Amino acid sequence: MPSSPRPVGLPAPDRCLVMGILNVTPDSFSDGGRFSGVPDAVAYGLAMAAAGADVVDVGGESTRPGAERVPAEEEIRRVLPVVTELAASAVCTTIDTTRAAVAAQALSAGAIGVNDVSGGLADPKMARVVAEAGCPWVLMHWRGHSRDMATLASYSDVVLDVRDELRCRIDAALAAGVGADQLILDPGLGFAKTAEHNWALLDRLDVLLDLSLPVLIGASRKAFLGRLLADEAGVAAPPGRRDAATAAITALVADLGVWGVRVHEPAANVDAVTVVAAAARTRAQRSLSDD
Ligand code: PMM
Repeated sequence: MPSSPRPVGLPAPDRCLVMGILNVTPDSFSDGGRFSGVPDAVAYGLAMAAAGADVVDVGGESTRPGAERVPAEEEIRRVLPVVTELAASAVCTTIDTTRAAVAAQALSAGAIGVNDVSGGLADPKMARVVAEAGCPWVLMHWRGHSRDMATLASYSDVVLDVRDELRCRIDAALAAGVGADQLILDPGLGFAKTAEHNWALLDRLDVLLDLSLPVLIGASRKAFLGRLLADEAGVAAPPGRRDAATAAITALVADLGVWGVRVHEPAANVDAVTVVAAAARTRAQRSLSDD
């Protein structure tokens, strides 16, 4: 397990970081409509932290393929009280948004970083907000909003194209005054990507790790796992049946040296990264004693 660079301002466990997903949306693909109100969502965030999540990622706009956008005011109305209350309980939160105005308000309310699935492309003001806050910024690979992304999944070589497009986002962030130590990269599994694209990206994570920035992976409960686990009639496994496969992916990518995983059910994933870290320590000790 190669060691990963660490971004500023986020917890630094001695294993791959686990980010728990808190979608405060009526329509996210796996957990949409799960919470009846703020107390319910906050209780779930607290439960994820108690289950070992190092960070809770709070989102108020669904990025499910085909999803329509929600107005910024509605996104703010959904996420702000949840971020505020989790921060008051000393839970580290990131804000999952593509909008600078939402990010700015969430950071003021106590979020410690921004998870931007558009990598700064959706809102040109995002880079300034992040530069001024000096906070971590997840730059995910993205080609367009959810409504359109199925039509954008065309690559000459998905691994090299994603790397090159992420490099452009890094350059734009640095040019806007964001520090390299604030940046985290994410290949954006499922975002303008087929199942085959996702597997190719997972197979060649070394290409992204070679960019020498922390890498975050979001495979949790995604459709490509449902397809992999389809029943004999070819019916995809439902999202709630994809958690063991998610933990398996977590173990694979943690062993390759990714910095973090973004998951719906933290407990099994914390166990997975703890196992990987123990195996890596044993491997390191053996190679020391072999020398
Ligand atoms: N996936 C979703 C939402 N936000 N953020 C990052 N950085 N990486 C992802 O892969 C990602 C994300 C969509 O999944 P969800 O609806 O379960 O949150």
